[in-house]
Amino acid sequence: MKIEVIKGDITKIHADAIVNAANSSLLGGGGVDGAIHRAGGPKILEECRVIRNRQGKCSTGEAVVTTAGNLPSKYVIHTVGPVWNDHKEKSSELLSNCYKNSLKLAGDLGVKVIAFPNISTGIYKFPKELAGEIAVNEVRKFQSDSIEKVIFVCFDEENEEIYKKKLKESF
Ligand code: AR6
Repeated sequence: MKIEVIKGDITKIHADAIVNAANSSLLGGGGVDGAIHRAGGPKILEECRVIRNRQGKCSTGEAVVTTAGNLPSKYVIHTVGPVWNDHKEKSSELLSNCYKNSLKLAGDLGVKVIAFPNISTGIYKFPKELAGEIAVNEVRKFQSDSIEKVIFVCFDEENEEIYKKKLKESF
């Protein structure tokens, strides 16, 4: 599996699936979640509502999928990262679960290229270094017959440097 780190806006990425750092309501919010819903249009929220009505809220660490509306990808995988400090020592495990469950869902859908934002490192205040290490480790460990490329799309330079460093260290 090829792993790339780039700086950019995930809503502009051409991939089979992009991942959204959502909240458990699945009904939108700020940060990357707001950007995805704004750029993708109302279709994504409509599908999120259907999922909400079917299964209720999405637990932290879990992932669900919708189509991508007007975005240049096929799917949006919505995962709920942990709010730093809300889960104490379980935070790292919950963030790992976001990556594992998103990759698993993508693999089941036959996704070849998947793009991740830096889940939980914005509004949810997860320490960036630790989040980067967890993200890279989980992607490295994941075995898939379908996924060929994972792109970490960093919005700021600090995260770009962290993810590049963690990727280098993982070789
Ligand atoms: N493309 C790529 N990355 C982005 C973009 C973008 N367009 N916009 C922001 N980021 P955050 P969280 C980065 O706050 O911490 C929402 O309200 C951002 O710089 O979006 O998981 C949800 O509804 C940061 O590095 O998500 C939840 O309530 C990373 O994406 C809550 O925020 C994640 O920041 C989730 O908080």
